[in-house]
Amino acid sequence: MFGNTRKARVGAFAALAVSVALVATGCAETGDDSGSGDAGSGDANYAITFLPKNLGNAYFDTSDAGGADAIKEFGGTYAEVGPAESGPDAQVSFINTLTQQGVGGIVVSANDPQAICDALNEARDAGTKVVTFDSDTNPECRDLFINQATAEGIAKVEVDLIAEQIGGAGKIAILSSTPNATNQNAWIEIMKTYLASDYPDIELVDTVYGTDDDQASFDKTAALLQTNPDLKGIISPTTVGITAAARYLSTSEFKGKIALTGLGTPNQMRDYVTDGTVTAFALWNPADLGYLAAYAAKALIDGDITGAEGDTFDGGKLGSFTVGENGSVLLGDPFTFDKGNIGDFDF
Ligand code: RAM
Repeated sequence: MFGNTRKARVGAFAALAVSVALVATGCAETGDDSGSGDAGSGDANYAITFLPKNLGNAYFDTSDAGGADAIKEFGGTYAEVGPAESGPDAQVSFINTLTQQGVGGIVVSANDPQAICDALNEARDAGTKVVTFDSDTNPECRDLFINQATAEGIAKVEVDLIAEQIGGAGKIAILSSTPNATNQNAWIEIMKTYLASDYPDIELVDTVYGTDDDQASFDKTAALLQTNPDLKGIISPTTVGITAAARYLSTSEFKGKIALTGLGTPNQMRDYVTDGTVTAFALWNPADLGYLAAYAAKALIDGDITGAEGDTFDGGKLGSFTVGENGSVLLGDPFTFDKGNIGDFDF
């Protein structure tokens, strides 16, 4: 489907290995400095605001910096706003403000598939284009979803990694983000099915939620190990969760004994891979994800696409992309990091 653009995307991931500039968390703007309203060339309103699940998460710092790069390339105005904590409707007030400001596009990772829908649809009624990325809403609340990798691919890589690390048998638990997160919940459902079909000797005994909060995730890890003394491994499909769990394990008696894998950023996981707490984990390129989401917003704002299946748009340095089923666009495949390659990445 993306045959001729595949090379460009892989190339961009490799280039990222050289350097990624992280921007400070908070409200940042680049490009045209007119704030909200019309920006960029001609009449197009390229004021595009990123709204992550919450601020203070290195993953979103990187994804949104990718968005800022893209917006700078096409001469728009980048901004980032977001809640401190990832509650289901914590993003509503931010969306309402952006609607009042008349931004051209909102790029949002949803904490809940439905809770922000009314606010997003009001924004759309007022002319704002809505792109979800990373974690989707229900499809009727946005124009496009930029998906990092297929949910099947993400679930499979994590289950295969834990299976390999615990020798294919034993009790495992999942440390997730928030209970309502669209992305984690979709991955967990598929993990359960895949475990049942391919790893009958692995038993998923518990799923707990660290709410993408570092301390809460750390505490949930401690509680999991106390409640399940015969646990062999933990999958944490969140960069916040896996980092907190690794920190807990690294100074505990469980270091090197309890397997930990999931989705993490190389910079946050580097020390734990080096010290033997973690063997391997996965992710995609968050900067590319944000970059592509920004270009998707541009294509919608320009009226080049409506988000219909088969629409094709320009993804800047990543090449051209085609909208698939349910208005979703696929970035690529998940990638596995281990001690052999983690040194090649800086994000
Ligand atoms: C956390 C967030 C995000 C997820 C990554 C893997 O940063 O929950 O939504 O995609 O982990």
